[in-house]
Amino acid sequence: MAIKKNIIVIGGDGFCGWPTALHLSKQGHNITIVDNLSRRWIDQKMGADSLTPIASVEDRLAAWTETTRLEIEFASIDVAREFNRFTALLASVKPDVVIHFGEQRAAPYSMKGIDEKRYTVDNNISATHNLLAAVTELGIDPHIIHLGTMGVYGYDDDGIQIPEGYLSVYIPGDDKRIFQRDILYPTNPGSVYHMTKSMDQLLFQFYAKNDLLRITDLHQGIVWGTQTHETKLDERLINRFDYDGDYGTVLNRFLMQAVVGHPLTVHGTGGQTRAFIHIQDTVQCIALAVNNPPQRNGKVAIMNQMTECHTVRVLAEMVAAHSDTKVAYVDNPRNEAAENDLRVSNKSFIDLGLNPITLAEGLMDETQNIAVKYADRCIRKMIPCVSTWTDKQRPGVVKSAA
Ligand code: NAD
Ligand code: USQ
Repeated sequence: MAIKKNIIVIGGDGFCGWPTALHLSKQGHNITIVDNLSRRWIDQKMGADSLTPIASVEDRLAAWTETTRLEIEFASIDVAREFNRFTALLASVKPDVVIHFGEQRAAPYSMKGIDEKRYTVDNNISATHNLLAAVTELGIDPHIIHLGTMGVYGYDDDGIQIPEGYLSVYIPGDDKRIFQRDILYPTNPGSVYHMTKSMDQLLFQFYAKNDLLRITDLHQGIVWGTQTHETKLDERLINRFDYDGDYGTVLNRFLMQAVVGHPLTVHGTGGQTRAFIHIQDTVQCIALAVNNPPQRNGKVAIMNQMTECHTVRVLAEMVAAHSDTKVAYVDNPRNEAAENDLRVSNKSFIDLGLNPITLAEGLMDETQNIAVKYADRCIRKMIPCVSTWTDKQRPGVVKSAA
């Protein structure tokens, strides 16, 4: 490691944040996790649980110290609501880097009902703005790394390659001169959750321009897998594995469904193409971002954090081929294009040295070491996706003729 940094990981008890905190600690950085444990409370409220048995945050941290002799600090702070406590923490830690994972991240949960829509907007926008405002107020200069999403670009594309955040547009002037602008790629969010990530982009753009904050926004695809080199060191360090209808992401859901003998729940035709990345590569990308802060030039650095694109249908077929499970084509509870192409540039991370784990390599390992091992913890009634995008899609609602 080149330089030891003070790093705050907001949302460091979550699926991406926990393995990231461990990896950066192992690299020798001083880590402080800030988390309000809302993800654990939401599980309790829904009656869901991680497939893997995750330890309490206190036990996780003690296990890390026991295993590695390294210490990670923890602060229980709601970044969206406890502005003064969060500002005081920033003032005392004086971070070189703040990594921001601390948002409500499930699209279905954000569409569940009015309370969940309002919570997602209030939590995500306030958390992001509080971070930017606190840093500006204190006059400190951490590199801010935010976990954004590929979903800000939308999925209506016809196969053009999605660039990394910006689009060059050419505008004809009155005198026939052509003016060039680099604008944020037009957002086209597909859920209230994805909309908050689109709004985050504007907050970053403003604070980068006005206060010259150094910000990296990582537009991440769907993360699959569970374990990283560090979370494998001790069972008390195990990462969470969400499979329920709101928080489970598609590939991990299929892997678990195959093991418990549940038909693979493909929405609609399964022609939705999405971008994917393994959790080990997520951690690798963030370490690369930590080591490569952007210039202070008034512009947010945006990188696409994904490694491969697949349709949901192909994923289901791939998983079904390794098991006796059938693929079930179910009504799509979402309001999304039934079929789309997707090509994405991930040049920045490849140039920085990312060496991706492919689906073909990782699938069997994940199935055997996680899905099979913890299958008896599955709560089957939590598998169906019941959050619908519109009232008309609710089961039992008679659909009017078009
Ligand atoms: P997660 O829900 O497992 O973790 C988020 C963590 O943030 C939780 O521990 C939660 O308690 C905490 N948190 C939420 N609001 C907070 C607040 N106001 N104050 C303090 N802590 C708060 O989610 P994840 O899968 O680890 O995702 C992390 C980030 O990565 C999210 O912003 C998400 O949008 C982004 N992302 C995730 C995926 C994915 O497939 N999981 C893909 C692309 C982007
Ligand atoms: N899908 C199915 N069957 C299922 C579950 C999902 O066919 O059982 C389909 C969905 O309809 C959708 C696709 O699979 O077309 C992806 O759904 P998902 O739940 O795996 O992913 P998504 O809702 O997009 O959200 C996840 C993370 C989110 C992150 C996003 C990255 O929860 O935090 O931002 O992936 S991206 O999709 O690139 O925007």
